Amino acid sequence: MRLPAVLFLIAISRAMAGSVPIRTLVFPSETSTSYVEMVPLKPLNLTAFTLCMRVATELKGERKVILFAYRTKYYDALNVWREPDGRYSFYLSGDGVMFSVPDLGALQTHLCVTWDSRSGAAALFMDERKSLTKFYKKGHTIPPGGKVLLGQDPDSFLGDFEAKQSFVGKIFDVNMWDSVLSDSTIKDMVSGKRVPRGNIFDWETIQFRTNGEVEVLNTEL
Ligand SMILES: *[C@@H]1O[C@H](CO)[C@@H](O)[C@H](O)[C@H]1NC(C)=O
Ligand SMILES: [Ca+2]
Repeated sequence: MRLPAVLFLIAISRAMAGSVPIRTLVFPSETSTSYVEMVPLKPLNLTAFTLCMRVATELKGERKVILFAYRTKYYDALNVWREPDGRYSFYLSGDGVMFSVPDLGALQTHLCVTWDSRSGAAALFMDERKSLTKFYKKGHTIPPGGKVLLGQDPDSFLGDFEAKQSFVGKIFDVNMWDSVLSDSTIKDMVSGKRVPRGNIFDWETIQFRTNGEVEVLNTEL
């Protein structure tokens, strides 16, 4: 091969290898005031989704922990929780769907939840491992018109935060698609391979607004 072609390939493989600078959010302490509002690329008007994030937390015991909150005027339209009994769940405007999976900890975990209205199939992934499939809210549509927060669970639009439900720890690489990604795409994401960017949230280009005590660090995946 000619030298320019070789250099070109080296450049491509470097780009593919990752080392994309990425912002990391740290919520250092329990508050009822610190949160991050994420600006979506299009309205959350959804009959299917994949929502992924990398997260580390030392919160334990009988406490709810909010991991993602999409609040519309009257509903918790898509909220992801760690439950007081250590299960993980998400709620689409009403009762939730629960998953008995290992607890998060101080070492960062890649977490995804998926849901498809056509079948109601709901699943959770921790690192490369997939939960069993549950059937939940078949035929439902997640309504547009709300706001997405990390760090707090709003009980009204938009406020009434409780410190005892807040997130404390590190959260980043929050990406969301309006479809269910394949299991193999989720595995590729865990290992840091480039996958099609989220069309609702793309963490590489996302705009967010921090409020209160939130540290934003630049790291590499
Ligand atoms: C939500 O999606 C439905 C069905 O695709 C569409 O008819 C409606 O206009 C959308 N609403 C908004 C606010 O995007
Ligand atoms: Ca609450």
